[in-house]
Amino acid sequence: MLDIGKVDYNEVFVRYDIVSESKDNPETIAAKMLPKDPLLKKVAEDVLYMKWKDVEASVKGALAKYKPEDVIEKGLVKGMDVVGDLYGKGIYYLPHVMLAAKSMETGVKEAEKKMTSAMVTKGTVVMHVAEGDPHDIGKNIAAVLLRSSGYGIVDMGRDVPVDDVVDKVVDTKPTLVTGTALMTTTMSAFPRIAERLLEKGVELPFICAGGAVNRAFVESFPLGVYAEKAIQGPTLAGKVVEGWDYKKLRNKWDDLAKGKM
Ligand code: B12
Repeated sequence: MLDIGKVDYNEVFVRYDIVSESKDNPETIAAKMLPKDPLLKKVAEDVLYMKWKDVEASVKGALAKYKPEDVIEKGLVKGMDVVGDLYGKGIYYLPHVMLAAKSMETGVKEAEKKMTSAMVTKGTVVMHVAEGDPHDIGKNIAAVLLRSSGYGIVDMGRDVPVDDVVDKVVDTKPTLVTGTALMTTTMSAFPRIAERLLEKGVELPFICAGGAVNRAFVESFPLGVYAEKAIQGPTLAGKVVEGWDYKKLRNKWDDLAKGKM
């Protein structure tokens, strides 16, 4: 029989998440990852601490000093990076992530108001999030930046079937097509899209992005050009308008990414 007098309750009633909480918590991780500038830090904190009612005001505050693109990339996205880290460590749960995403979307909408929407249409971009994938925050940011740089956007939304993307590209004949995948289970849609486009005789750069993919994966199938950050969208699109094909974009990728061109 179990001798309860000898049981070490510290060994029995230890929740795994309490153990991780004791090593790290939102504040210690935030101290390492958040921007130092107080205005951008407040923006990032409103995402991190899910303050969707405050984020509009803090974005407005940061816009007084920074460009909307910087408020998004150096404030809102940094806050979401910390959320991702906390979720990965089991400190944040799905409801935290959903509320942080709500704050992020509110903040992006506020920053977008400050962007000049170019009247000239330089070209059309078909954008989508991979089949089975609900993560559309990065795609939405990239759409805002491309739109404000003068591109007409055909936004197909998230969880878009492979065939729908191919049909849309065939119908609209855009300047380029983009895909975002944040899940390892969804990224395989990209080579299938590229293959079907080529079968239909359509050759155009296919910009692929999102945490699930990297440059090596994207360059392993034809048409694929990797993008790491939303801010690279207008640069890559600009080169396509100049006549660059996907092979030239890949060859010059390092210079493009470093902002040398
Ligand atoms: C927010 C979030 C959610 C939100 C999404 C809300 C939304 N509307 O997007 C919600 C709560 C819905 C969610 C749900 C789930 N999630 Co989630 N989620 C995240 C989280 C925390 C952040 C993602 C994010 O928005 N990042 C910020 C944006 C800005 O980054 P981004 O999209 O990558 O975009 C950047 C670049 O990639 C680039 N970019 C993106 N697109 C484009 C396009 C162009 C043209 C260009 C140029 C650039 C570009 O620019 C941006 C930066 O500048 C990540 C963790 C992480 N570390 O990423 C997990 C994460 C992606 N989720 C994950 C999982 C598992 C899920 C769930 C399956 C969880 C569950 N058990 O149910 C569900 C999905 C269920 C389903 N199938 O429907 C995993 C995926 C793991 C994997 N390897 O497959 C992650 C990595 C968390 C983890 N560590 O486990 N999630």
